[in-house]
Amino acid sequence: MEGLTKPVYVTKPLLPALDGIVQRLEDIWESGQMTNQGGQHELLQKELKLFLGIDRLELFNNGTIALLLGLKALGLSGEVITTPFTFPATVQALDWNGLTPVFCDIRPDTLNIDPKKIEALITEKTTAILGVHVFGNLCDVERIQEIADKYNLKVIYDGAHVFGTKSGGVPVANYGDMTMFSFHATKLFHTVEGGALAFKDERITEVLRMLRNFGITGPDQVALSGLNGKMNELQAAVGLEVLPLVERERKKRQRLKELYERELTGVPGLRIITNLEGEESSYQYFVIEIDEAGFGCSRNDVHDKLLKRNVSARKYFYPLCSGFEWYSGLQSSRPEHLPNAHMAVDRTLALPFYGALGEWEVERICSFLKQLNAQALIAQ
Ligand code: T4K
Repeated sequence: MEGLTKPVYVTKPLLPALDGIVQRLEDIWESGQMTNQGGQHELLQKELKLFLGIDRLELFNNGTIALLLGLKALGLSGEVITTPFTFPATVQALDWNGLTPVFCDIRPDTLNIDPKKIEALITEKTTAILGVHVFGNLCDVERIQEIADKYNLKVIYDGAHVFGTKSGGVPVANYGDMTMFSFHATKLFHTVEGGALAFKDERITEVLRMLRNFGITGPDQVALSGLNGKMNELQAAVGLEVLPLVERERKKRQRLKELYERELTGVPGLRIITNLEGEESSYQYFVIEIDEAGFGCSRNDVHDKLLKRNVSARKYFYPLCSGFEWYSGLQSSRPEHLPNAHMAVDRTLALPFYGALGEWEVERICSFLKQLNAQALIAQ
């Protein structure tokens, strides 16, 4: 493939027309309320509840802080079973709560935490399971809930990649005790930086609101050790302009995904991490897996060769969280317990995927991958 003249990145933020943003900025200026649950914040919260089909949702300044405070509001202690194949934020939210992650291997097909391996990791210190709906595919929510019910554990989902996802018509946030959404600029829906928690128990609404506002409970009272987790009015204003664009963006991504699938299905040693039957996906990422033996060259080679042609694919989620130095003493970090996670982290590659990406660009990327594969196999 000839190199692309301009760099193509893994994603591009959805940018609403500036007119709408300017109008909202004028409203904010007029009100003088820049943050602390102003009008834009309240409106976005209401619209997101409708869009996501959930009753309880609180907004935060980013997804990491949302998760961190959500775990605190649930009053967890001890150990939390989670996946090593995720963005660092998932386990860092545990760290900041003084919780110990217990790493569980993943399913090789969905790359999500493997419920068959969870029970063996439960001890008297376990208080929760923290699953991640990786790349937009749902965890085995029903099986995980059965295990949690049996051992009286909380279930939390990192839903950074599943904005608007439904399974059999059921919105993703209906599963577990709590789901975190990230509204970072690289996400399908965004507020530049931002995040939210959807949760089941009405009683923690007030706790979450206190926690994200320094633990302040009244004019003269600070009852909890909180922090600043508030979404400001400018973030909320951007979100209100982005939200109406989400469905169209999702449809464009669906078309691009179909094109990628048409072009890449059947390429030896290349597997597409596709969404599951009955799932209405967020189409957050388009991810392939390269098996060096079948494809002819490694994932790292593919990544580097694409980069030379101006295509910036990403090795999400490299390195595994279990490989972080500060977890080296954990029994569950040992590679022999995590064979599928180690395989995935060496093989997965997120290809450019966003609505504004041209079909011709997808075709170029695919023909390059096929050419690379053919050349590598001839050379063997
Ligand atoms: N849990 C999971 C499973 C997550 O994936 C994440 C975040 C979190 C928790 C935490 O949520 P937040 O606290 O972030 O709300 C990006 C994002 O920064 C991060 O939010 C995201 N996951 C992660 C998967 O991706 P990087 O290091 O890949 O970002 P960056 O800056 O390299 O962006 C990727 C590409 O996007 C760039 O090459 C160009 C393009 N881009 C990016 C930005 C920020 C733009 O075109 N414009 C932009 O403004 O982490």
